[in-house]
Amino acid sequence: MSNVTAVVGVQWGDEGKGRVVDYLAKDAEMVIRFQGGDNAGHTVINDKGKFALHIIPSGVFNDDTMNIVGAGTVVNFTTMQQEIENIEKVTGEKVTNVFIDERAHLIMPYHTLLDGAEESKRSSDQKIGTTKRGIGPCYSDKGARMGIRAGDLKDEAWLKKRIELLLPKKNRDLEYYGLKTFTVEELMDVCKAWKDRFGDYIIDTVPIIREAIESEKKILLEGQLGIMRDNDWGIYPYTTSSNPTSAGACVGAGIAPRYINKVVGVVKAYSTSVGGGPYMTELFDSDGDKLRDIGGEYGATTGRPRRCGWLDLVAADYACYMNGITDLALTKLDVLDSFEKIKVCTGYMINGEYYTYLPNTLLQEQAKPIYEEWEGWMCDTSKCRTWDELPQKAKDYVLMIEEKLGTHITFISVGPERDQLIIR
Ligand code: 2SA
Ligand code: MG
Repeated sequence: MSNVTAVVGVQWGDEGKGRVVDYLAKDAEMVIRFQGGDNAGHTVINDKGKFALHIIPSGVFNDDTMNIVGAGTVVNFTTMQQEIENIEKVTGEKVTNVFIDERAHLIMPYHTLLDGAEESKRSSDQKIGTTKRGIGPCYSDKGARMGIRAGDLKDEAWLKKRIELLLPKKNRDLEYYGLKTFTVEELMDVCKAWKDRFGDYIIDTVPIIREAIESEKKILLEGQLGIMRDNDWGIYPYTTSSNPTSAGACVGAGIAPRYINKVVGVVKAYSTSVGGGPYMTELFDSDGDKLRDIGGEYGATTGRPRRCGWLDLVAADYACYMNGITDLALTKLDVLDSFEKIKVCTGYMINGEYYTYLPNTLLQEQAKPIYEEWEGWMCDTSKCRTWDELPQKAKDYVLMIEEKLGTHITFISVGPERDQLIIR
């Protein structure tokens, strides 16, 4: 038997995965980020302070936890260094428990420049709303076998050959957008600095992860964003360039499906989306503004206001199925404390037809949400620490979600602090 839990987002991202992983990581041997890069914004509040993590796994605060930035990720070592320095400043402790698989791809300076330029050329209805962190261009190069991997930093001659091979094409792309081009020497200097700083932490994670699995040590797989931004199963083309689903966890961490014992889906008690694309339950009224204000719904990486709306159970049901969710963590229930009426979407009308399942992107653009309305509980839940302490109407809301999604809600968060969590 293995002891592996994947934690994934079942909405558009920003469900509160960081706080769930931070809690579960207390006795975890290993936390592995399996996809994405520093586009993520995982907010973690614990006894060491408040942190917005981007590429660093949320197990970093537990000294005994080995944190792995897995093979399926894309890494910008410059921003990783800044992130680590920030954590060290706040905690006053050196970060020595974060390792990078040698197969992870490197976000090079040209990737970030190209991400911004490509996004600026898209018409308003085509905008993806990327974080401009170079994620898409880096994964594109990976797919085209034009990428540079973390392990390449360790072999200077090989690295130089790789850069010489790909740079003429990259410079043509940069010139097309009127951007600064690079020389081989410039990029070699950047890579040398990265190797000097991170060389000792770039490792082959396979034997270590295998040993942990075979000796039944607790491993957490930390997803970023949510299924609706999945490149295959989300709202393409308004997606990120990787797979934030449990299947993506297998590929990106190098862990076969049979070793994953639990998949915890994190779902916010309402919903948010940051970036472009369809979002059926989006609110444009004072309720939307109220959710944003109370929930503090601003991008943890870019600071952008997030789009806010009611919980979409049709999309969440799709997410539970696609991820094989075994347990749900319902977050930010307290944000709904002062809403007299709370709505949940249970179907869509699309071109005169009633849908109870999530169709593909183009039909989502046409979808009008059908809501059920629930009475709010109108009292403070943030101090509740047990299921019994929750007001009955809040319990009813939770039980309704559980029933509609056919999945047990094991965790309920009523605030960002570590202890503001109810375990059922
Ligand atoms: P990218 O940068 O290529 O991955 O963008 C592609 C789409 O994915 C969305 N995306 C996100 N959605 C939710 N949260 C994210 N992280 C930050 C946060 C975002 C921020 O925690 O708030 O600070 O703005 C994130 N990162 C990417 C993105 O909006 C695009 O639609
Ligand atoms: Mg986030």
